[in-house]
Amino acid sequence: MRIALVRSTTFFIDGVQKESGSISTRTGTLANADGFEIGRSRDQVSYANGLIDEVKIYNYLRTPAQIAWEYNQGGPIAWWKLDECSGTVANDSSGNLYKGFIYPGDTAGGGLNNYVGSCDSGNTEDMWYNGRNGKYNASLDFDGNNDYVCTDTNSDTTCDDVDALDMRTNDWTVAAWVKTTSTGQVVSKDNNGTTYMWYLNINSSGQCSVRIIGTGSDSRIATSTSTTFFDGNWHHCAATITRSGSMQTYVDGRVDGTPVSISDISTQDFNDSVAVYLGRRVAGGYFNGQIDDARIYNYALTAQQMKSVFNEGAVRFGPNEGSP
Ligand SMILES: [Ca+2]
Ligand SMILES: [Ca+2]
Ligand SMILES: [Ca+2]
Ligand SMILES: [Ca+2]
Repeated sequence: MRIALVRSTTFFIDGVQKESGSISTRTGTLANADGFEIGRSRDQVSYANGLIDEVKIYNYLRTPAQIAWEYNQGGPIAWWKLDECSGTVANDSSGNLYKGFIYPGDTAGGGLNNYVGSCDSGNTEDMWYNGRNGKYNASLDFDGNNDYVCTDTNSDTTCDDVDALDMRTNDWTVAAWVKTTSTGQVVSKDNNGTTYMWYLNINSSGQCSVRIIGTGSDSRIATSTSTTFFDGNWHHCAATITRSGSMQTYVDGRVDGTPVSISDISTQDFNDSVAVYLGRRVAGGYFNGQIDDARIYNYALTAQQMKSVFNEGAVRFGPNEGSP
């Protein structure tokens, strides 16, 4: 667990703001003749019992984005590579272990995905077989009918809220590779379209679109790309959410679409109790096509960082699609 403190009044744990309070009535200097100590209190009676590492002090105010960056060195807070090629577990490669449960729906038949299956099964009713040629190695195929992935922290095949994936008051980035010819949800944390929700989808016009809903009359905010996605090719669809500024969509590593101001919800606490889903939101919107390499960052990527994610850091050695 990493703890950070800003202005003496704002606590961050694991890169996420938890508590804050005002110290505006306190004035004067904090100069004193005491030594600097780690692991015990000023009265020298309360001793820490455990491990402490990497203690840092800054003589300026760290922004939430800087703290989030320092927590995981710029890596995503959740990252589903969808390379497993079999089974019902989508592992989280961020290191945070927010694994997903893969659900193929019921046995609707009619050529739809009825099983998770495996990449080499040869069964065209398998999510893994139909997604075997991913953007990077394998992907998952979704049938647009009843397939999804959701965060499942206790491995009981039911969907669970992950508090660390609540946007709270953080900036945010959501990104995934998609291959489709129709509208559908890509990544969502959406308690049925009420409040404090967000989702990334391919809208009915075939654009990569992001929507957030807070509270208040001007709190339903969306923007989308001008580029459309209904060509059946792999595209990188992403959005950044800068709470004090704007939302911006990206296509294939480039800014695409008009940034929209979200200052009306800049301080609202997006704290909900629903799971993160790939391929649907709670209200439906089933995705029809393939999804790969879905990521969430608890800060807003810069345009340069987004380009790096699109190019996979420009260090991948292998074909443009599928397995090396
Ligand atoms: Ca299905
Ligand atoms: Ca993959
Ligand atoms: Ca569960
Ligand atoms: Ca929550």
